[in-house]
Order: sequence, then structure tokens, then C-alpha cells
Amino acid sequence: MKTIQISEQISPLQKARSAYQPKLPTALKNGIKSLKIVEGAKTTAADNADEIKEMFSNLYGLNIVTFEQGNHAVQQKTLNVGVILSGGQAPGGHNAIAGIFDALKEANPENKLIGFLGGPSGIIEGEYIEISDNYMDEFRNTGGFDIIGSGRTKLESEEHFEKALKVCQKLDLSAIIIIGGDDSNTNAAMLAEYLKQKDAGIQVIGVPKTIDGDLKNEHIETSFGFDTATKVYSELIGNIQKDANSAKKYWHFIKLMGRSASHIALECALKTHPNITLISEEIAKKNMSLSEIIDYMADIIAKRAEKGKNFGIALVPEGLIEFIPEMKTLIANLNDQLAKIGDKEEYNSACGCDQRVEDIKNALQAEDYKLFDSLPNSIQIQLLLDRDPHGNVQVSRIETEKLLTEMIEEKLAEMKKNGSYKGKFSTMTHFFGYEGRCAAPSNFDADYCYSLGYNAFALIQFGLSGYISSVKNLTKPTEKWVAGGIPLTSMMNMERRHGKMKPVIKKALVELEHAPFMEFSKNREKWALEDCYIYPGPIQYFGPSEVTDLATETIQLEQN
Ligand code: FBP
Repeated sequence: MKTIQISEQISPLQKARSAYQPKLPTALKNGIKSLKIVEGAKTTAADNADEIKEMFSNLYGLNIVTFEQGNHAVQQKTLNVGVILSGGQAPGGHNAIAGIFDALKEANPENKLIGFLGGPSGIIEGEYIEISDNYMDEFRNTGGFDIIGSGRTKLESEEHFEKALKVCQKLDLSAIIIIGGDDSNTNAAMLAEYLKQKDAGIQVIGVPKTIDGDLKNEHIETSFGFDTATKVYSELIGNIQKDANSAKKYWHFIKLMGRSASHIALECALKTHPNITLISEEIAKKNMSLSEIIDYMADIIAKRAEKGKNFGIALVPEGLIEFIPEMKTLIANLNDQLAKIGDKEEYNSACGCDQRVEDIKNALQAEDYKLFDSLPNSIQIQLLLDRDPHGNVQVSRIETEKLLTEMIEEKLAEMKKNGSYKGKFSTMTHFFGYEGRCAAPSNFDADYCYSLGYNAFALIQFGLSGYISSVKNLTKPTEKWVAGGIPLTSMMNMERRHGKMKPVIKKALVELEHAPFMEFSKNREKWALEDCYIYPGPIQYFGPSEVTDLATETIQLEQN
């Protein structure tokens, strides 16, 4: 076990904020010992039910559960619980752990919370700390995952599971809580199934985290961190809009994190009303090619130039490149080619970037070759970077915003020649992602995460495994939030990863027929040519409720 250090230095905001007591839903308010569990409907899978049933024979088909105030009997024995933060940072992770910690100590002060260090690898390698009262207090209502760190190791192989089981047995753990996104909660389901098969008596519960907002469904209304991160990005976009509107000389191209889904770009657009926002899901639906996207953007730039406006703001979702159908095919084929390279480390150290680009190019079929060859060299190299441990292209490392500005520049030069464009095009590119992932959680995320954590322990207390903590009814005041659990397998389907079909939690992409996108699409033409910019300003932690407790536009539109 590692020793822990309590930091002496904290900012005045952190000090004031540490006194904030997150609010709980009414069902959980009277304490962890005053609960009753209500069984809801039986579940199936999001898709490919037969395959999921076969692979998760112990977990498949469990019932949805909700909590109400009551006095159902629960496990009385002392519990040691392990917690893992998995994947990218998201505001509120510390509060999720605080919720688990408070519930666990309330149930029995002898209970222990073990924090595995550095993400899922902590449970494989047996790296951990015991979270104490003082240590926990230092992190309440703060951003970051530094309480125990995070990582992207995929808990997937039999060897990983065996090692994790040994570590859990050594620590006499009754349960593990995995706080993560879709891939990490897939890991949680696989581990839960393995431990059930082994009759190990160790429960696994997931908690829905990710700024990307793509881990959601009817029961998980939003993943935690989305609210705070989009507020931070929208503040920055608003500031840039002010600057653009003052200087009137730059087009700002802003790439926004969010991996595949465009929820972050859409939410920020609804909050700030920029001139152009690309939504990857729409581009895929309309089957748009890269050159059609360039034409669309160049047309708006030219129309604004006609009005004397050689400035503007364009939002670009991080995952755009994977949604352009021709690029999607190219990436899938690149993935297959890259999967064929035996020892990647050896190959990468033996060959320089240019050689790797040449080798791959020569392995591609004619259509892919042509497209790959037409891309700037920097983008070619970025497309060949290692996939993450879950097989995803690391879209945060592909400079799509620069690709677009370069190609638009060429297009506008052509248009200048034929007289259809007479403006000036000076650009600034930005990438907002890391700026928002560790911000101090908004009141919403502070309350939501604390409730999710507290509720995760309630699920453990009632002996459940293979569930994700669910808190819903989120546009209502906290008292009306509904707490419970959803079987992880009910959110799963089969997808191709690393060249093979794998069971994974289905990503929730932007739905084009749902209210948030429709609201955007109703207004975008006006936002393109007129300057309807909104400046949301910084997150407010203190003050009137209408500024401190604003729910996201996405959730408000989805629920009204
Ligand atoms: P999670 O899905 O793990 O929550 O990560 C979200 C994210 O912030 C994405 O938006 C982004 O593409 C990715 O992490 C970046 O990963 P890394 O932190 O490894 O650079």
C-alpha cells in the first residue's frame, strides 16, 4: 500500500468550495440505512441480444432497480470496497468518490475504501491506497482525478482478470466500483461476469463518467462532467467571439473534444451561437465528402465576406474525420493494416514517419490510396498514430481544424480566381479539450457525481453486481431525482474493434431527429450570417440559482 500526502496549499476558491455540501435525491437523503429497493422491468441488450446473452450468461437479463426511502435489510458485515477512476478526466470524479466514501462510512465506520492507483492497471498490479477521512476532505468539490489518478488499461484478458481477482482476495474486497466511460463500463461488465463465473463473491458496479456525453440512454440521462466541461468551453468560445467581433479580422476554427460524438460541439453551439458548427452525425447521414464540407464552409465564409465580415467562428467536433464516409472507410482499412504489424514498437523504431506512410500507402486499395495521398503529410502521420487500448483512433491528436483551414484556403483561392470570393481569410486554430476536463465541478456535477457515488454504494449494499449507478429526472430539483441501477448488459451490443467483433456498451451519438439538433438546425442559417453570439461567462459556484444551477441546453431540450 502506498502512503498518502495531504497538500497544505489550496486556493481561496477551493477553500470556500470545500464547504459545499452536495445535495442528494430524496430517496437517499435519510441515509444509507433507510432504503428500500424496488425491482423494475427485466432487460435485454441494446442490440445483438443473442451474442450478448451467450457471452454474459450470468449477468444477462437482470432487472432495473430503483431506491425509495424504507428499511429493507442489507448486508451487515464489514465491507472493503475498491474504486477505480478509468479513462479521461471529467469534472466531478472526486465527488463520486466522496459519495461512495460517505455512504460506506455511514453504513459502518469500519468499512474501508481502497483507491486503486493510475486506473485499471492499479487493480492488476496491486497499487493502491486506503482513502482516509482527511485525504477525502482535501478533494471534495474539486476537479481532476488526482486523488488516485486514472489510466486507459483495458481489463479484458483472462490474465488481467486473474491478477485482479488475486489482488481483490488479498485485500478482502467485497466490491469494486469502476468510474468510467463506455469502454470502461464495458470492462466493468466483463469483470463482473468473470467474478460471477468464479463465484468469487466480489461485486462490480459502474459509474457513468465522460465529458463526451456519449454514455447515455433513457436511464442515464447524461454522463458526469459533460455539464462542467461544456460550460468551460462555452465560456472560452464566448470570449473568442467577443474578440473576433471586436477585431473583425480572424476566422477562428475551434476543435472541441468529444471523441466520436458531437454532443459537446452541439451543446456549445446552443450555448454560444457561433457562425458554423459541424455535426459529425449529420455529415455521416448526408454522406458528405471532405470536399463537400469544404464547399459548405467556404460558401458561408464568402457570404459573410460579401457583407464585409471577414471574421467568424467555426466549431469542429473532434471525431469529424471518422464520420466522413470516405474517411471512415479509409480509417477502417488503416486499422486493419496497422493490426497486421506484428511488433509495433520494433517497427516504429526501425522506420521513420515517411517510411511508415509509404508502407501503408502501398498496402491500400486504389480509392483509399487516392484519398490518403491527397491529405497533408502531417494528417497522414497523425492517422497512423497508435490506437488507444480500446482500439479507438486518438482523434484528439488529429489536427482536423488545421486540415479544414488549409483546404478552405485553397478553395477560397480558386473562388477568388473566378470572382466568387473577394474577402480576406486569416485564421486562428484552437483545440479545447484538456482545458475543461479537470475544472472544478459545477453545482450540477458536484451534486450529480456525489449522488452517483452514494447510490453506487447503495447498489453494493443490496448485493448487486453488473449494474451501473443511475440517477435520473435531472432537470428537476435534486429532491426529485430518481436513484437506482441499470444492468450493464442492457446497454451493450457487438462492434468491430482491433479487427474483431467485441461486446461493447453502445455509444450514444447525436440523434438528428431529437430536440437539441433540431433547435440548432432551425437557427444555424441565421447564426451563420448575422452575429448572434452569446457570451455565457464563467461557471458560477455562488450566487442566484438561475446562474449557479443552469442545466445543459441538451438535457433541457431533450426533456421538455
Ligand atoms: P473518456 O471517453 O475516457 O471519458 O475520454 C474522453 C476524452 O476526453 C475524449 O474526449 C478525448 O478524445 C480523449 O479523452 C483524449 O484522451 P487522452 O486523455 O488519452 O488524450
